[in-house]
Amino acid sequence: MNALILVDLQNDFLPGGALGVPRGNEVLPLANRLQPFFPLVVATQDWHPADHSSFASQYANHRVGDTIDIDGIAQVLWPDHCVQNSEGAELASLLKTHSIAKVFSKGTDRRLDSYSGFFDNGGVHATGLGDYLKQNKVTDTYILGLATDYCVRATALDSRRLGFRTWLIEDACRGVDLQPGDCAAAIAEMEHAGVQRVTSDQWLA
Ligand code: VGL
Ligand code: ZN
Repeated sequence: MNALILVDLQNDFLPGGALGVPRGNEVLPLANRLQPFFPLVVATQDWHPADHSSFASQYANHRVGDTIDIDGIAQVLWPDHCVQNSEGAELASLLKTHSIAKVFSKGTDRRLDSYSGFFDNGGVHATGLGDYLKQNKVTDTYILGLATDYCVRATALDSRRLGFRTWLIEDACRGVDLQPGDCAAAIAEMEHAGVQRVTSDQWLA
């Protein structure tokens, strides 16, 4: 049983958004085209309180792009983004949403960030996505979305860790590349962990 996981296809991650991923909009038509071919489609949604600890605005002496230590976990600081109930946090308006069976929100605890759609960055709290997929007899997850080097990477690695055969739909992802090469490194790391790379055309063929 295959499931498609749409990672963080939200207004704030599109060009012009608070944390716009370059060319992030280009994945939306692919997400729409692929959905009808999956018996189960789920989405993740970054969903932060306004005072989230990943926001640079919370620190007088730090700025966007700095990495700080929060309770022993390295945390990159971001612009305020995906604040709960804001327009920026909504799923992208061009995304077809009628086939999405369930949306899993993450990053809701102000003290902890959560790149993965499965667990927070400390690996402590589950979002319920893993149990949901297992209850639905999912064996294979197909992952696309934003951003390759953060939430897509973390979601794919956790999917592997939970034992799902895991596929990265590579042309349907875009990344931040805070440092040039971050996306390439993330893809290599996913591949090393057993994530299989596929393009939307290969899959649709
Ligand atoms: C993401 C940075 C901060 C992502 C979420 O969706 O990849 N990146 N929050
Ligand atoms: Zn976030």
